[in-house]
Amino acid sequence: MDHSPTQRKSRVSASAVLALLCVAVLVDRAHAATTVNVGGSSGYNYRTWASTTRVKPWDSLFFKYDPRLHNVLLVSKADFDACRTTAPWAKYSSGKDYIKFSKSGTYYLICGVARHCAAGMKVAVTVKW
Ligand SMILES: [Cu+2]
Repeated sequence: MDHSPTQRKSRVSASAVLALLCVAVLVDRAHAATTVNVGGSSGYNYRTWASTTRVKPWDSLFFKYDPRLHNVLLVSKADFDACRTTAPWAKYSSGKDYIKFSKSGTYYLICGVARHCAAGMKVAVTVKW
């Protein structure tokens, strides 16, 4: 009696399964770091965009705008609610900004130009797995 052919066969398929798992993890890693176009196809309806778009940690939010007309400020919730632009935690003004959040949580972004925030150019982004 010789069982080795069967044994060898099962070992081969086991390593094939392992290889498949590795590929799946790699694909998932790559997928985790997606770029999210803020506003999407809904234009400036950020509320709709924010409630329908999933943002995971390490995803990049992409803000594309005319830097002569707008900017992006990361602010506290209080400043977001009041559209206060004087003490942002971070300011982006290149017009092609990738903003990445490594932790779960809600982040508040507003436009700091003129009264754009009060006019609705503001978005609260919830980042979660
Ligand atoms: Cu603006």
